[in-house]
Amino acid sequence: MNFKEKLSKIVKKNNSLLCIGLDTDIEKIPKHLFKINKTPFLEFNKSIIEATKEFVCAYKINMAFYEVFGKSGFEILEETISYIPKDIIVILDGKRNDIGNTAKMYAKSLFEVLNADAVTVNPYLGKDSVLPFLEYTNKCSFILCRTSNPSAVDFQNLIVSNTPIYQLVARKIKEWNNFDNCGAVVGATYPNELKIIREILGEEIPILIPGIGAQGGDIEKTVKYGTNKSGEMAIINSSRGIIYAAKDESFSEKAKIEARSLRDEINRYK
Ligand code: OMP
Repeated sequence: MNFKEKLSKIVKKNNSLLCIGLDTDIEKIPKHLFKINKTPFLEFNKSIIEATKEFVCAYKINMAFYEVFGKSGFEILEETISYIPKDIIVILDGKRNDIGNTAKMYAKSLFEVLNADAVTVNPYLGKDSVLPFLEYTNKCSFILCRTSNPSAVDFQNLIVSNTPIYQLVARKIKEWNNFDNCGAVVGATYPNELKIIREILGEEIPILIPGIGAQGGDIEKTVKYGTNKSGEMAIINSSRGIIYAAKDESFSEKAKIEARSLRDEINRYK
């Protein structure tokens, strides 16, 4: 089964475009977890996954939060991935890239060693750096197109040949999509750009949209502009807004309530 088939199945099964970001920060997880077990970080992830798995189509794991712990972080990353039910999409978010032979190693480590369904990829080095990721034709590479942060304008909105760079990137993503395995990353904090990018990409390319919740992106516009005409092909991520919904013993129950409510709100705007 390729990425888009897997995505379509889980979107239907859980009636959800919601992705939860497992951006687990040791400083922010409930203190009681440190008293009751040796691996509070992993226990936190397991509890969040257990509580929310029926409301999501994907989990996105931002690798920085794991790499910071060195060897043990890598183990927690692997165990977290193996705990996620097999029919749910796993996105590894490292925004990787480099020259071709190095990019090939990044792609291999993310897709083969860690077995991600999808990854985030930086397009700054151009086509030959993205191709090693696209060789994994049954996976998906979400290419940064218009990021959610305030300084995204520094480069992504510069005008080149009468066109903002983020739109040129969107055109490239469409051009590189020969194997139907490209996606785009577009921040929910820039709905106008999201609308334009969806128009450029057409109906078939999925967009990973972070920036709702803690970053304040507009959910209604995100859904209206980010999905295709069938109300699909958008994966809408919230990390802190869900996983830190409460800081006490009720954290997983509150995350569940938050996840269900966000899933339902997204569906209302479809
Ligand atoms: P919250 O702001 O806590 O919901 O987390 C957002 C997540 O999405 C983090 O893992 C970010 O690294 C990631 N992200 C953005 O916030 N903005 C972007 O433009 C792109 C990403 C990403 O590629 O996932």
